[in-house]
Amino acid sequence: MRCILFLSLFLFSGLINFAQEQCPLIPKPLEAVKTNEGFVLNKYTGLIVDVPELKDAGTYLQQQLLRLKQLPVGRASSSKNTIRLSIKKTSKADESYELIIAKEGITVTGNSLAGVTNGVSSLLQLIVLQKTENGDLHLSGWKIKDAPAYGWRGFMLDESRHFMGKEKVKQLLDWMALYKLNRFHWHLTDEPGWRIEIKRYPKLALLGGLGNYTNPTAAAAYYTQEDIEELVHYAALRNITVIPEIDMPGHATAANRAYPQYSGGGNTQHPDFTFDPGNERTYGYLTNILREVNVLFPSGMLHLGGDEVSFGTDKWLQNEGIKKLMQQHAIKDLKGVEHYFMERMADSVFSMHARLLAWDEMADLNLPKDKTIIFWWRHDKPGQLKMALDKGYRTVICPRLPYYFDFVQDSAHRMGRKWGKGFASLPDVYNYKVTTVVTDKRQQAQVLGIQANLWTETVTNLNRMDYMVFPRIAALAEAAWTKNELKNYDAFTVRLKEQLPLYRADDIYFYNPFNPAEI
Ligand code: TNX
Repeated sequence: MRCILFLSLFLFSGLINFAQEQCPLIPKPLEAVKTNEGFVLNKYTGLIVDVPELKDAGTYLQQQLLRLKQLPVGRASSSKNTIRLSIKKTSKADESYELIIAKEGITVTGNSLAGVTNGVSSLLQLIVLQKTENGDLHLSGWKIKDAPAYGWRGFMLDESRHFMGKEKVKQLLDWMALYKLNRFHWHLTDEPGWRIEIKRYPKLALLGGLGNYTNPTAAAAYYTQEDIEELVHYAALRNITVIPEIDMPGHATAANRAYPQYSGGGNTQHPDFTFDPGNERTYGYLTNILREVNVLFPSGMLHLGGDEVSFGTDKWLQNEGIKKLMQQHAIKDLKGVEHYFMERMADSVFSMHARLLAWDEMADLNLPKDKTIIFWWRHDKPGQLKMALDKGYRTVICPRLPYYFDFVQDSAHRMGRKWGKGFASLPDVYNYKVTTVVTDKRQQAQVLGIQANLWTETVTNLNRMDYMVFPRIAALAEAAWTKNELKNYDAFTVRLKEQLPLYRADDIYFYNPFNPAEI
């Protein structure tokens, strides 16, 4: 009797352990149950794409299987040994998905292309974590039901200060997709370089693209419109929306090098930092630029920056055009001029049916709530976030600490930013909770999500980029995807360890938090 009791207890606890076995995925899914029979993936496996709407998700899966595992999975000729992608309309959110790995086959089901693509990314991650043996890849059985906590899971890359190039951006997009990050915010213009071809104003790229933050004489580096189309498509296949940022009226130095007639001047530290709000022609010029940009990026979102304008407004009060403007519109101070400028540009953005995105300085303005998104970055100015939310704006949360990835991730690091004792450690990136800065329930619904920003003044080459991005990108993904209640830093690190061989295999020069001495 006693024996039977022990035996059943043993079996029961075994069962619980089995069911509770941690799913290796990052970000951690909502629900993942391990089953006892898995699937063998090999060159005989075929792909079934149920509806034309899912074609891109199929292409993404096939491309990555071939590239990462040399598995040539073609369209299935029978219904055995298949991966099936299908749509099942439910009341669930668009990005949710279900992934079942069973002996008979694999199915990825979602409400939409976005959901199925997320499911494909989860499947790919489970696949790359396994080794192929004699052409067979043994996958454990899983029933996964998953949905993101936030719809905006962003990463920003500054390519003005240092240009990283198309191949590096593709690699970044691959990792973003594998971790289900879905917004790529592309900071393409700033003081050192203008990185996007504008056909109407060719000198922007040709002259504005010269130099970078550390070397003002570096050869021109920029993306042609064809490059941009290629990358936007590459991202779209991976459920990533690309948002361009054309920073104004500050951070405009590179543009002003190409077309000085629109410069509003600057100071010795930041020469020609601003566009000229006192010159009526500036508005037409910038609107023409934005028209070309808006056609290239189907996201329908234009980020106009609007940050740190006061860094370079020293010449504004001596500017006749600005003086006149202030008189005509009863504008009292330079802040007022800044706001006048942004409202004019907002009209241009809305005339293109795009939405206006801007840094938190612009929360001061009263713009249409449904068409404006504010990015809160100054963690030391919570009032600015409150103002944005009180005004009804939707917001993206990217506080400098811990979400500026130009800040070091280990206090011992000397290369990169530190703010007194402030830096952006892996646990800080992981443990961040929006609910600690936005306590009001209704206002929590205005938060679109979380984003990390990689500014590149100190990121001088591709290895440095890796070192700042990895592995924090994994922690960011889980902070943005996984509900707070399900997050656990220690459990995350167990899964993160399994990712390091993947970084090595992709030639990534990452920071190893488990062995900081490793290079
Ligand atoms: C602030 S964040 C900036 C950037 C810098 C960054 C450096 C923001 C909107 N402006 O121009 O690169 O700090 O950490």
